[in-house]
Amino acid sequence: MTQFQQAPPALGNQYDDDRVLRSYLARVLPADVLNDIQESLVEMGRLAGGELYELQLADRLNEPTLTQWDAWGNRIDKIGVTPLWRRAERIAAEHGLVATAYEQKHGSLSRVHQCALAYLFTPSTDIYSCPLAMTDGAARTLLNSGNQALIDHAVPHLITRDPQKFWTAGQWMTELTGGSDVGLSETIAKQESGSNTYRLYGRKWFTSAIASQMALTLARPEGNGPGGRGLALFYLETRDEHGRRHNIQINRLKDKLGTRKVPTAELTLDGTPAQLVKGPSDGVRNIAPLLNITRLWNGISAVSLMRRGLALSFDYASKRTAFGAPLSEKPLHVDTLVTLQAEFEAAFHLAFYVAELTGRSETHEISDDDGLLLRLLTPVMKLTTGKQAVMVASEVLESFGGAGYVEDTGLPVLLRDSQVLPIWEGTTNVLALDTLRALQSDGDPQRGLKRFEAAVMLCMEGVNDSRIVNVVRAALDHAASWLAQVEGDALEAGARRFSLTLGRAVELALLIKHAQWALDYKEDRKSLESAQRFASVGVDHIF
Ligand code: MFK
Repeated sequence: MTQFQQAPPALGNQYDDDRVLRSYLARVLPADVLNDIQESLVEMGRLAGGELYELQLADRLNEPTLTQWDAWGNRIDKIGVTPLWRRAERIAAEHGLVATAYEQKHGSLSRVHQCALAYLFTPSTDIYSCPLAMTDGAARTLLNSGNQALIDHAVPHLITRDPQKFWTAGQWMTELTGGSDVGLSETIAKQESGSNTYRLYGRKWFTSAIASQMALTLARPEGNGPGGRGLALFYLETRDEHGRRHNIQINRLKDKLGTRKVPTAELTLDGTPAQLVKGPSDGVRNIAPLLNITRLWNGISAVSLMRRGLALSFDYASKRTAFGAPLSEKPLHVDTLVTLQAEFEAAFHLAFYVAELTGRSETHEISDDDGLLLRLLTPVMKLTTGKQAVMVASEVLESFGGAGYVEDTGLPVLLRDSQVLPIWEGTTNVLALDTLRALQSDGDPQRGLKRFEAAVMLCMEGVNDSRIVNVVRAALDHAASWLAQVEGDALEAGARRFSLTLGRAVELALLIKHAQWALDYKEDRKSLESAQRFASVGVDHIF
């Protein structure tokens, strides 16, 4: 008797197979730049769809370990990471997952190149993007700080391609007082007499990727006032020259819903030596470059996980037969996937647009208007794509029926890992409030919004589909009239709906801009179909 056997979903080269990434890069990169970086992308696509994906499936049940004591009673607090993460670290260094952005071989477009590599790498490496994001953010923060001694000492390790010299960095912010209101931090910094060294005393409650060699953290120098201004930004190394922990105890690893390969710990700092990065106060402001880089990585990770889910789901739809035909021939199944694809493509163009702006700000090729746009779009992009990633991952699992709910398909982890994206690096609500703050940064939120609107409308110049242009315009008009009418509690209460409307409107504008280009230069209608679907789903969340 022959028995039914279901073929599993499979992945090919994740660069070759990705119409959206390839089409986007063809638009934004000069041909010689694309030609120059193509090989690195093909290679990363091969690893992501091949060796790393196989290793990821084999690594599924492994988790990081904390060994607090050795056999002879010494406190060692040793962290072990899984084979996938060990391989990921090496590949990340060798392929310049951080370095590419700093070598700036292609000027500001190096950020786009780096984000394309990260986008390919991330879905096969179980959130190894977390330590890379923090490493990248630490490099940017140190470089911006002007602290030449620390730049000379640490940055070469963060941006090297040599796995032997490569360091990752931690970002130790969250304390028992919470992860959002960082100004409440209780860690104290005591200056050693006659020295520039401080000793830190306190508890850090949620420190991700604790296997790093250095960290940037916040602490309050003795005598400083309350709030974020009274905190200072510190640099520390996690081990001394003998490999012993620097008065840091790892109390336990967190038992999390997802990101389970990431060793996230609770720490006690008990006299940990640390150095000021940039002055004895204004720690929150000084760590902001790190937040903005990790928020960019968050968005790139969001679109990369959406893309992975959809790659598997579309492949499966061509193999899975039910009610007499493959799912790929079932109108309702196809309609469901087309809607998810539209969400993904819209999110993709926003995340990579923020990468473009970030690159231009790093090479000082950015106008004041675009600088404001970057400040505004970073939280908007992070909060919008985080929500989309969870929705898409949930639907992707459903598209597999019961198989999507079974662990050894490797599918449920997509949803668990996506769920962190709206939480860490600023929750949706905290970032919605940051969006309002960013709008106010040049004094008048109405003026800030007008500049935002002008930029969005400009990017749709030359677009033929007037229905879509009108959907964007109507959403922005609604946002402007809402902002003009509300204040106080009503403004705060509506901030999430307002920010999501800005996010989805700019996503649609960027998607239709790309769709028009794809139509004009490649005779490719697929992006247009996605834009039309995204517009039909709607972008306005304000009521
Ligand atoms: C997969 C990739 C993802 C990578 C994952 C990495 C894993 C790491 C896990 C974590 O560490 S999660 C914890 C991350 N924590 C956060 O994201 C904090 C969330 N909370 C906020 O963002 C709050 O808005 C904030 C702490 C910033 C509010 O604190 P305050 O003390 O009320 O700050 P305030 O007064 O708003 O801002 C102080 C200064 O910083 C202001 O400048 P001025 O002093 O000049 O006025 C702000 O303009 C500036 N600032 C704040 N946020 C900024 C910023 N500047 C630029 N960009 C920003 N984003």
